[in-house]
Amino acid sequence: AVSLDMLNMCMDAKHHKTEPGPEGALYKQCAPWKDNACCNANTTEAAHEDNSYLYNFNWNHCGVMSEKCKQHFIQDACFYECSPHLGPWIQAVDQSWRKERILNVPLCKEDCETWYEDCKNDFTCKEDWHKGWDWSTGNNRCPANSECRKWTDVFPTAKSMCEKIWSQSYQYTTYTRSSGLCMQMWFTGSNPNKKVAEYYLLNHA
Ligand code: FOL
Repeated sequence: AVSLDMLNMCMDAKHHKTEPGPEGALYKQCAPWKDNACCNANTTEAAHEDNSYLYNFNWNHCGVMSEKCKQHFIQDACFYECSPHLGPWIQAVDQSWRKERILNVPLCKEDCETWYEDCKNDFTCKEDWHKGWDWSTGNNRCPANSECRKWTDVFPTAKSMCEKIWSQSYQYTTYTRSSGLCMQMWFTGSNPNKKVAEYYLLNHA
C-alpha cells in the first residue's frame, strides 16, 4: 500500500532530523530548503566546509578541487541532508553510520550534466566515494592501490559519475528540469521535487 506520509519524511541517517519542518535560516546553497527541511542550520553550514564534521570528507583527495566543481558537491550535500521528498527512494541498509539510504533517485539531466561539466578537469582516485578510503589520518585519502586519475578517465560519462559516485543514490535520466519527472538538486523558490515524488509514489509503487 502506498502512504502519502512518504511524500514528507526524513530518512534515518547520520544527521537527518526525525521529521521535516521549517528552519529559520539555512546556509547559502541550502537556503532553498528552509521552509521544509530534514537538515538544521548547523548541518548546512558544515555542508559548505571541506573536511567537515558531517563525514570528515576531504574533497581535495587528488589536489585541490576546483571551486566550480565543489559547488555541485555542496549542492548534493544540501539535497541529501535537507530533502523532505525522498520517501519513494528510501531503503533500509545495514551500515555503521546510517540505517537508511536513498537508491536510484531520478536526477534531472541538466543537474547531472552541469555537475560533470564543472568537474571534468578535476582529478579523483575512486569511482565509489562511499567506500574503500584510507581513513588512517582521520580524513579520507586515496588507498594505496588507487592512483589519482583524470576525472574523465574515472567517469567516462556524466551518467557514470552521477550513478557511481554515491553508489547509486542517483539514477541518471534524460528527463529535463521542466518535465516534472526528475528530481532537481538546484532550485529556487518552492521545492519542485514534492510533485515529482508524488508522481513516482502514485505511478511506480
Ligand atoms: N550524497 C548523496 N546524494 N547520497 C549519499 O548517499 C551521500 N552520502 C554521503 C555524502 N553525500 C551523499 C556520505 N559520504 C563514508 C564515506 C563517505 C560518506 C559517508 C561515510 C565512510 O566512512 N566510508 C568508509 C566505509 C564506511 C562503512 O560503510 O561502514 C570507507 O570505507 O571509506
